[in-house]
Amino acid sequence: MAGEQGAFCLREVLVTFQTCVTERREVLLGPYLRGWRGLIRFLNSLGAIFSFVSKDALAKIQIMENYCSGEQQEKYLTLQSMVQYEVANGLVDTQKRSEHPDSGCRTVLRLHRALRWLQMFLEGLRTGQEDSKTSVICTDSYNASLANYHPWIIRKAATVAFRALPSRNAFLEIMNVGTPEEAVVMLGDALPHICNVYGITEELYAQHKLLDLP
Ligand code: 1PW
Repeated sequence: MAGEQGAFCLREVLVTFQTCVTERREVLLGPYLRGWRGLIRFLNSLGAIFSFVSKDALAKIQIMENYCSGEQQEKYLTLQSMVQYEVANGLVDTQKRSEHPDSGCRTVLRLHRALRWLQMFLEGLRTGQEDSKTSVICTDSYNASLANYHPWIIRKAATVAFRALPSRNAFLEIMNVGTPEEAVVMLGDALPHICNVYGITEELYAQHKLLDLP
């Protein structure tokens, strides 16, 4: 497993997202957060310049892990049970951050939006030409997703960080799943699982009108 020790392997991280969906199409928070921790390791292996990006995601993962091991942990077993519990008990700020600034619902929403970026970025890497620029793939996928929720200053800093990204082949090698060709195959197998988790979450949040939480 892509834990704290041992070689990093992106395949294992992406497989974790497969294990987080139950037969009833519920999303288990434990594996979801473990998958995210793996993604952060991947991000950190790209260099220190990405630490401002990973720091925020890490803080959010930590908030969620605290809920998952806290007094109400059984309410935080799945995304569905979390939404049900927090909404029914008035634990979600819907107009502006005030009494519940770090609700599970708003925290996961940020990770959910970032997951869309990651999915689009990895899809761009998978389908890109050997000589395509990863900074362009990354910027395009960012602009088409997460950037819409970020203020100018963050968009600027993110775009500067993207310029330091390695080449497509170096990237595929960092994933540590074999040759670039094998990494492309792995991405083709694994990305549908991330898409699935993303889709279920999006549907759940839309049903409960939670997609614009402050
Ligand atoms: C190349 C691999 C890409 C992996 C994506 C990793 C996560 C991306 C996180 C971007 C964070 C940028 C800086 C922080 C921004 C926050 O203001 C923002 N957080 C996110 C995750 O978008 C919103 O959170 P907030 O301020 O409402 O608590």
